[in-house]
Amino acid sequence: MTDLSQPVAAKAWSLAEVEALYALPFNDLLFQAQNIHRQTFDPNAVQLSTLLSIKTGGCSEDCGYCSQSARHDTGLEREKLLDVPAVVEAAKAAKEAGATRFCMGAAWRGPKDKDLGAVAEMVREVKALGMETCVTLGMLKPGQAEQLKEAGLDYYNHNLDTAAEFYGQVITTHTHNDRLNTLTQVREAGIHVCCGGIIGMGESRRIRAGLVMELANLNPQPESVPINMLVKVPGTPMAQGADLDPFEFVRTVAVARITMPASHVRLSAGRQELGEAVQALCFLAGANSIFCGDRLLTTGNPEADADNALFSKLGLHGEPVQGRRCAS
Ligand code: SAM
Ligand code: DTB
Ligand code: SF4
Repeated sequence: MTDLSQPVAAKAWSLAEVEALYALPFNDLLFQAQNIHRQTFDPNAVQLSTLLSIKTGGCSEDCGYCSQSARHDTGLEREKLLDVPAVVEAAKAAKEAGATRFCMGAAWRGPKDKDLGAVAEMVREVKALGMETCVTLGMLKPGQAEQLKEAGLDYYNHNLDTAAEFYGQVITTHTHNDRLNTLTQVREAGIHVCCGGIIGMGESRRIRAGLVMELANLNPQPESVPINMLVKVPGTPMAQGADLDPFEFVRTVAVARITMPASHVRLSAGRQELGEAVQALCFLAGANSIFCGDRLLTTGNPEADADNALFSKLGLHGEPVQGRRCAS
């Protein structure tokens, strides 16, 4: 198995190369992805993260997919920042249910300095439970990443969401470059990067390939790559679009696996809608991380019983905290 503590020298991917992977016959693509997957990872181990929305709704941004934007009428009830004990209780329950990483998400354009202290305290306490910590708080200002690192933050999630070319059709209140700036700050502070995107927003295959190319060309590549299937939330501008062919989702997972061989690729939002058979294909295509727990941030996720049954049918098991891998 590859030693993940060492930086992996990544090649630069061109759009044509990534599009060529997408165009392979499905079986050839999955075979290649599974082969690469097995060179680095235990093929039956899946990293388990649990999400908690620590501040819900009322966001200033206009992301066209998001239930939490104040600009869309989704009927979501706004909530203030949770207090630290409530977060710790949720983290304990997640650990009990088998999660090794706890991801705390806030509906902010970016954190205000007065809120960052409270989030840092949450990170400190969750870390003290022996869990890996992740937060997703929007764009960071200089110094904020360092404050989070100092509190013990392991991962910062900040998605590119879609290719630069399509970004303006999804979000107008911040830019693709703003996202890259925050990712640079996260890297420079020594925090692991969790960065992925959403597919099924009406984008073309070329745009999907562009997103994967941009992710794969981040240097170093993100340690964690969440691939989200759009969850169509009524009241958002994207709720009305056509459904994406699920094989296109599986192809995206496979192309992410091939182009980012040492990253954990997360089969992220949309698992309820994808069903068991498509999820199984995603694992075959090299997905090796999921969100477990019956809620994502504001929408549903499969119940623990359903995930346990699926893992049992497929012979999958949860992956221990990184660095303490199974030897199978
Ligand atoms: N506000 C912060 C930000 O935008 O970075 C953090 C929270 S935001 C909800 C985190 C990510 O969730 C988004 O970047 C997007 O990729 C994903 N997401 C949000 N709504 C979604 C939806 N309806 N379907 C799929 N993914 C979604
Ligand atoms: C990510 O890429 N997906 C997660 C997490 N990072 C923060 C969020 C999915 C949100 C799905 C819609 C919702 O529940 O609001
Ligand atoms: Fe706000 Fe994040 Fe939702 Fe965009 S994705 S509206 S920044 S919570």
